Amino acid sequence: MALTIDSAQNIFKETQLPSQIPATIALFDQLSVDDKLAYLWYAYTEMGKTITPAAPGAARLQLAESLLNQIKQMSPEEQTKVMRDLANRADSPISRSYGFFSVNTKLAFWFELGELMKQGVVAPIPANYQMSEGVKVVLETTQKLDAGQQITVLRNTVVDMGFDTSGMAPSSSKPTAEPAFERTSNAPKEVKIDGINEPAVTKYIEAMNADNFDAAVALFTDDGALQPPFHKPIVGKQAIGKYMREEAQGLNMMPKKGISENGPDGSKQLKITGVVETPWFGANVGMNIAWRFLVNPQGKIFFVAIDMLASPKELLNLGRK
Ligand code: 45D
Repeated sequence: MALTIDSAQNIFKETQLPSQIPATIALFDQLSVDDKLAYLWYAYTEMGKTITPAAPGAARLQLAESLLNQIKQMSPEEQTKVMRDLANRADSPISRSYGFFSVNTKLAFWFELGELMKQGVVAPIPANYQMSEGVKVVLETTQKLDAGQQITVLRNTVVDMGFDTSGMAPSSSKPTAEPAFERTSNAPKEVKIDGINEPAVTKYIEAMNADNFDAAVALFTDDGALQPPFHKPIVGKQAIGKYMREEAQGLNMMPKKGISENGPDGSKQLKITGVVETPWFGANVGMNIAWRFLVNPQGKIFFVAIDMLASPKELLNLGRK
């Protein structure tokens, strides 16, 4: 029987628990636009008391520089309008340009805007702003999440902002290469996963920890797929490679333990849990995640899903119940 992505998505389904992350984002989505901006401001500055992201670096900020310069020239009212347009996904020139940014450039743009807001160069949250009950609820919900989940909520709200440009050709035909992310801490050299002895998996982690995306992609079948957290599967080597170069740079992957089951056709299903660090926060924030691999009889990766775990307890939840 041929492997299908639909059936691959369901491997180890029983170990999947509902995540608080989409639930928190659903609450955020219901807020008014000014409440959204206020929520992000409070969540980000509150988080900043314990963990702060690493500065994005000049090369990455350069990609956002022209927008940031335009915003700096504006009156405070115009600046507020730009932020509202972004949060509303309105169709405006700035909101469109933002829509074409990669995930990391979007984050760098807001990082810098946040700095400019702190310095008073860009309009802060209005002085007369009164925190609504809705914002309080979302903030309280956010406080109950662990740090890895909190930064995922912030990241995903930032990614969703701006005009939806999917399906639109970029205005400039020359694609800008993603600047390299400096690793905040060294990637683990040797990969040892309790209970797992599968070359495709070990080589995958080693390649990712070296930012060697060509080597990682070569481990997949031609019709293979990678499913990031809260995302639909990305299908085919070319699309997977593009995604990895944009979003997987500088990640430190520390798989800890896993289980492997043989399928009737000689394929294998593996579930591995462990911790991943983003270069934005380095070793300060560990994200508890699972990889669910489907490896074909020839030892190639047909499918891998990456899931955020509902709680650290899930690091141990490997088997069937
Ligand atoms: O609106 O095996 C202000 C894959 C004001 C690849 C603000 C992976 C108002 C394969 C506060 C200024 C990648 C899938 C906003 C593995 C306002 C694979 C600013 C997984 C917006 C393992 C807010 C990788 C700011 C994972 C500046 C799980 C917010 C990676 C900044 C996860 C937030 C990475 C930042 C995460 C968040 C990174 C910098 C969750 C970064 C999060």
